Amino acid sequence: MTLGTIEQVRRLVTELPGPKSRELANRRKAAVSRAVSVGLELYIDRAEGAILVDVDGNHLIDLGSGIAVASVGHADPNVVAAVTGQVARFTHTCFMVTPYAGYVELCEKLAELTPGSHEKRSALFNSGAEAVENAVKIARAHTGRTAVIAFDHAYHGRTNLTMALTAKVQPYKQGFGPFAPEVYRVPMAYPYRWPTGPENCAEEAFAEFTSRVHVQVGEENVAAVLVEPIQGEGGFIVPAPGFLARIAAWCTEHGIVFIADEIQTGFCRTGNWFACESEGIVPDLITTAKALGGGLPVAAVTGRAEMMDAPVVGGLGGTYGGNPVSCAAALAAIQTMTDASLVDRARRIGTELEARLGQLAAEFPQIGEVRGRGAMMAIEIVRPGADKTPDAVLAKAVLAGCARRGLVVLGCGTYGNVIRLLPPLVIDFGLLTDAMDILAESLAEAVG
Ligand code: PLZ
Repeated sequence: MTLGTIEQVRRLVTELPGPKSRELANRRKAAVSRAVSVGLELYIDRAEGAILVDVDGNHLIDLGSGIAVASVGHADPNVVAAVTGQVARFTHTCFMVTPYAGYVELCEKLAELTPGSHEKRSALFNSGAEAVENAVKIARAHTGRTAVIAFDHAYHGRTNLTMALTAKVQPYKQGFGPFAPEVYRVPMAYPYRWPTGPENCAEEAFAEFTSRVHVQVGEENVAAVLVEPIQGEGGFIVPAPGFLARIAAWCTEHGIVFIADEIQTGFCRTGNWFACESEGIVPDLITTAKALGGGLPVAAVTGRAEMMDAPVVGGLGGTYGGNPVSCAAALAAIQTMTDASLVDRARRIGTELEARLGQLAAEFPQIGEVRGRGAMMAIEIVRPGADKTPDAVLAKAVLAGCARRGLVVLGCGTYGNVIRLLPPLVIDFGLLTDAMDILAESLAEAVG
């Protein structure tokens, strides 16, 4: 398949990384803080659909979508046209100074697309972390309480409050404390690693949750429970069925705000507009970012009108939040998601990936589990045997093999042993097959 100008095939014309990428890598080391690490030192020149073209002219398959951002594909024609048009009209006024229609339209769209038919409001920001911070501010203003409950394996960002909410210390929090107070952590219903087995997971994890919150925090002090409906950075952990619905109902019972962080799962990725839908959950507040902007930075908090209106007038905002160019991009991306039925495409991708990964799991005992939903699938790599010992070294070797062959795939997981697939939802199925062949080849090579 050929989209606009970049043919949707993998093609390597140099070894990887090529000479121009290697030169840029040297310049990076001299100019960029080493703390901002780079996964794959291939410098990108242009991109379209599911293909990245590097500065040496190599065509790479993108199964990472820039961490779940390019769901509508790179250089989606709707997004390009909307952004170009908006840049020429005006790029910035600050919505809080002199507003514009795009911001209002995007908030209307968010109200329409997010779960629940109640009255909703939104506020727009620049990054996922900023959206999460603001959701907590809103929940505190609404409840007059301070405590926030977050889960093991959670990832919510790198700002001070969101570092506190993120579970894993390395590399996200190392050396950066003290962290924001009033954050309490509880176990996640992680079926694969639940001590008494997946069949007991939802029930026991919920009992543990209610008991810990009651004893250690006190329900009457809790402003919000914050959770990713499928945990992203933590390892594509799908909570045991029923767990989240019970937490949401418990929140309602105690006047606690249930916040779904759909920054990675949102906007068609899991085969629904939002991952909460597959469990029939209606969150009070929902945070979105990533795919929302079609590649431009924009994030949102959307939720019940009475909660969103709880902070004082002027209490939320920022210079760039809901920038006009980002709003135009988001509206165009949403248009593409609707027109191209990306919800259905995500489901089809999920079916393909699950079948292929299932075959690989039957062949390789190092694949402990295949999990995920829709176009958000992963394999957890372990040492063969009953112990399920995470094997991050093998996972990294597989990723390196993929990279050498021109396939961009990402790792994740608390133990660094999960390989996650996040293809652009517009990916050509032939290209997806090519990508899965490469993954299989790289696995076979790494296992030896
Ligand atoms: N909530 C669920 O997945 C971002 C992080 C990459 P920002 N995930 C990618 C990295 O190492 O920094 C994320 C997420 C969920 C919040 C965030 C934060 O979103 O836009 O990166 O701030």
